[in-house]
Amino acid sequence: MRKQSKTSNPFRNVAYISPVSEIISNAFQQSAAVRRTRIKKRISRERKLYFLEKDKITTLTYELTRKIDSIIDQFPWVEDIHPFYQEIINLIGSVDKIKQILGRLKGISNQLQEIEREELQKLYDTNHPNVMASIRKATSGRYVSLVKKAQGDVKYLIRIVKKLKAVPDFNTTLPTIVIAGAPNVGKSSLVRCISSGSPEIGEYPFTTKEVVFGHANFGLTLVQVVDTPGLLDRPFEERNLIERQSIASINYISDIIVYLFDYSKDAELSIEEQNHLLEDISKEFTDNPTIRVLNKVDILSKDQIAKANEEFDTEFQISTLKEKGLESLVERLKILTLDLLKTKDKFKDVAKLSISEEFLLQKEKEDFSYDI
Ligand SMILES: Nc1nc2c(ncn2[C@@H]2O[C@H](COP(=O)(O)OP(=O)(O)OP(=O)(O)O)[C@@H](O)[C@H]2O)c(=O)[nH]1
Ligand SMILES: [Mg+2]
Repeated sequence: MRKQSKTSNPFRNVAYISPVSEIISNAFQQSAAVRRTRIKKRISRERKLYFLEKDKITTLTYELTRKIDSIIDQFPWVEDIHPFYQEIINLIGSVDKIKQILGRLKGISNQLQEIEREELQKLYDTNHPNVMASIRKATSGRYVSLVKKAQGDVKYLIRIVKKLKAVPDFNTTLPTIVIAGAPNVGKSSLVRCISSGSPEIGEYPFTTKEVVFGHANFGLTLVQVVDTPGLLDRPFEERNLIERQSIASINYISDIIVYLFDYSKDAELSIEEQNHLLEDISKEFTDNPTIRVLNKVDILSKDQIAKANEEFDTEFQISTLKEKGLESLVERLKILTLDLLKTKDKFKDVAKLSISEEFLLQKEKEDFSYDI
């Protein structure tokens, strides 16, 4: 059985995948290094040659199949991996294509063994040194042309794994808060304020180009806080890969969504667009609590704040720059998280853990007071 880690990027542990040219040249090197084995029994020169050619062929088959099988074996079962990573694969390449490639590789590995069986039989049936050498050469030729068929497929796997390894780890067992909104509204600034995540903050829109995970300790449990690239108000088909990553994290990993609004003069999207964007992304996950937050209140007048609250129906008013209003937002997030722990089945393990942590903390306190 293949092991699947619940807590991290399933592609993190995929080791180096050799390109086909390297697989072939290594196998031939190993096969060329095979020397006559010392055979004590007195046997004919032809039989000795037979054993040598046989060893060369079996070494070649072993080295080729070993390398090809290792690609297949270490690749995570695409169906078993978390939907978020499946979605990311589909953004970068295609889950179906990976499955087809792995199937084709398995086919090649099996065919190598079939060819080996056939050719070893031919080798066994002859006593002629020249014929033996030509059988080995013919086998090598069949192997090379077969394995070369995988060249494009293996190149594709190498490329996709390189990209997938760069996708951040996230823990599927922890409650996850996704910070979403239009470009430049202050999403990364909020993630920096309330979690260990340290995404880049820029004065220009589209600073964040991939999802960034941070953590926060909410007393009873650890939560993940996810920064996402800014979204424009447009249909999904027109979204670029970076925006689609945001949508993937909202759709597949969020338990709570914090949606930021910007009413300042720097806002990238109009009031209507910001409202419409939220409506659009909310369609997919109506059960997830969504908190509407007005950011940048430090540069808004009281009047503007009142108007913004009306236009956006915002529940919290914050300034990530001046660190204002964050306490009550975090308080709300803690309450919602506690609720998730109690009600959502997927968090029952975390909930248990949290309770024991709480117990430990109490014990520490008691011990400490006793010492005094
Ligand atoms: N005045 C003011 N500026 C803020 C506040 N929060 C963020 N900003 C500024 O807004 C700009 C964008 O901040 P980011 O945190 O990078 O915004 P973002 O939503 O992550 O942006 P993208 O990743 O590009 O979508 C930066 O210049 C911040 O300094 C705030 O509360 N008040
Ligand atoms: Mg950002």
